[in-house]
Amino acid sequence: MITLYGGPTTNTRKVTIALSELGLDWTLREVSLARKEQHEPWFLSLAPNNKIPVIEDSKTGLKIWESGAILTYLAEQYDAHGTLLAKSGKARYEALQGAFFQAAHIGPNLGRLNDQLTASEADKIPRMQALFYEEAVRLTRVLDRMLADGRPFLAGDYSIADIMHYPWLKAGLDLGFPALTEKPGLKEWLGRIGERPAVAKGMAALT
Ligand SMILES: N[C@@H](CCC(=O)N[C@@H](CS)C(=O)NCC(=O)O)C(=O)O
Repeated sequence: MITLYGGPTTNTRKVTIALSELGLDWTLREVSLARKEQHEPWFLSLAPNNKIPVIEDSKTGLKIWESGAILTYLAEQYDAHGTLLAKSGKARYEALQGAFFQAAHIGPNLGRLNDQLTASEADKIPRMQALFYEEAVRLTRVLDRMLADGRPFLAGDYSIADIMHYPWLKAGLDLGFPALTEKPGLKEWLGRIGERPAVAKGMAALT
């Protein structure tokens, strides 16, 4: 049984989508960010970076944090045919490249942008807001280029690279972020992912 430590957040939803795609049984141990539970000693012993998601797999005894590492683990451990992460070759490294790109660029930048947009007027820093906004626009151009030549998914076939991005960019699309709403290729890509039953189930799993 897999225990998922998390909550209704974009990063935790990457994991619920992957669990749903792989048809795995799992149980949730909710970690309340509002109550700052991620800073409690029991949680820090699981995840020294005080962030969700984390998984614990009773089958292997492994505890893993960082969503990209979690998705890689689930795919390698439970995806015999490599449907979410190819076992070798170009497709594997393109999927990992996309997953690392999300964790290094999309997540941190969109997270900071959201912090700035939702901050109280006193806490807003116009220069920071502009920097994060411009970078978010640039990153959508990168994604658009990754989908060039009519590729249906970021790494060619559907993979953990798409799962890593979906919850974040779907939130941006729903908020009406013009760099997303005005790019037909990105909108169609999000639509293709969103229509997968496992994605809909994974997105709805945490409220
Ligand atoms: N790179 C990490 C990011 C995880 C992350 O930022 N999680 C947020 C919630 S979505 C969190 O736990 N924040 C609490 C904190 O920073 O104290 C991953 O992909 O797993």
